[in-house]
Amino acid sequence: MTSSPEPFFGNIDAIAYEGPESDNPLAFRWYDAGRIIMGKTMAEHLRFGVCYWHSFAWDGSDIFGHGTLDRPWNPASRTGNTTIDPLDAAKLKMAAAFEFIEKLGAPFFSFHDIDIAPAGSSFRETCGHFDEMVDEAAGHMDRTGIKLLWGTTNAFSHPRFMAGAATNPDPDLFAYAAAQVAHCMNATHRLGGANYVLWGGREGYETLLNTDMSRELDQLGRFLNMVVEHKHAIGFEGALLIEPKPMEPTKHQYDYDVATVYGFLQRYGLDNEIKVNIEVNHATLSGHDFHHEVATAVHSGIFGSIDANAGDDRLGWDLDLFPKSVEQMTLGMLEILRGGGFTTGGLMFDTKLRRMSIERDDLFHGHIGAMDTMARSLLAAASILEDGEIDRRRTARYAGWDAEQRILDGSHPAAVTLQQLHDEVIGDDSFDPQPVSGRQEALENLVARHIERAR
Ligand code: XUL
Ligand code: CO
Repeated sequence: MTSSPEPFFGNIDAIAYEGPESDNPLAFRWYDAGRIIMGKTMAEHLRFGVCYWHSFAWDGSDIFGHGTLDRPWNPASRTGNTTIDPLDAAKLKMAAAFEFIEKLGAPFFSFHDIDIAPAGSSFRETCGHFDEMVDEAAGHMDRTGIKLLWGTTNAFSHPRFMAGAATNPDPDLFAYAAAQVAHCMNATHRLGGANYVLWGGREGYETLLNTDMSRELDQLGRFLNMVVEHKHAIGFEGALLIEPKPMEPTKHQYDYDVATVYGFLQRYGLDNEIKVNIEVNHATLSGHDFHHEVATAVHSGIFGSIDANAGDDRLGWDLDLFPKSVEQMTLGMLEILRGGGFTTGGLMFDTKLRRMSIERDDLFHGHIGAMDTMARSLLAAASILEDGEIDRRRTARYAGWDAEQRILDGSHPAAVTLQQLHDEVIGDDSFDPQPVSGRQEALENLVARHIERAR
């Protein structure tokens, strides 16, 4: 059994729900895990996950400066032990991660292969380290009951992947990424992961002067078909999810947004096999609202999971802020609930502290605030649906269509043509459709009222 070494968050107890009137900064004011909302507990609705990379592997460095954070389990960080054996350091990092997640009370975690184990001098040696750490993770999962929301492969950080993985002009990089993905999928399967995520990383381009986009998209289509075949070959029952993002690190990422991914999946025969993991800040970067991306995925039948973070209105890059806006998240949760809620997916905090939040317990403050934001948004969205007024008004707006199946349905016995509609309209001088108010402001006021009152 995996042992838990000295606590890294020894000054913090398990985070409890204390209610909206509590002033305790280390308590939940809204997230009440066992509370039933629309027939399910809050924990079942929200399925919170903590990410390994930003919270435990990152040291606070940015493109302008070195790491700032107090991360004693990370040898590369400001307070790390530089003489420690890399595998021992990986075990300390894992102990810190599970201690944190258990105290926070989040039911899930997520990792990239390179987050949990140090690289070796060959792929085989790297896999050896990784397998040892997967065993270690299995021990922590047994001990704590924490589950794996998703595993994923990092085929973008190493210089070998600078021109992409599956879309690389060199097939050897396709092969390298395939090996890495197969190995990480096997581990995700072994750990009972609910999903396997593929974010595009460097699958995109900087200039068409050196890029054959048709070839690269065909390569990506082939790669993902191999991933699907592998899923079935190993009997992995979780969902495969692509994470759309419009730009960064490349100028143009192929998985631009949900609609682009859906078109791609259809073209390569993958639309029944792969769904999407929608990241809130990626939606913002693509010029869409978060709830637009959710609604598009639900409509296309490919809604999978959420990376719950946020951007900043005046900074156009991927900030991975902890979500704070109850209004933004209420509109997102509304579309999630309308779509039937999560099945394999959940709300994964692909979130980063600010670089000056250097104390270990800042991780708690970030996650507690984010979980309360999402819980409050769930309450408001559920209140909107249970009240029903907004949906009633929306349905009423389309009421005229109920009697017009002959227009909508081309196979209807009385289906009409463009010419027939022309003839009907030109033949009826009294035909004069009247505009009806869209009532947007009134609807927005209704949403505001639910947010104010939902308890
Ligand atoms: C990158 C991003 C990734 C994926 C996993 O913007 O969101 O962290 O979530 O590779
Ligand atoms: Co993400």
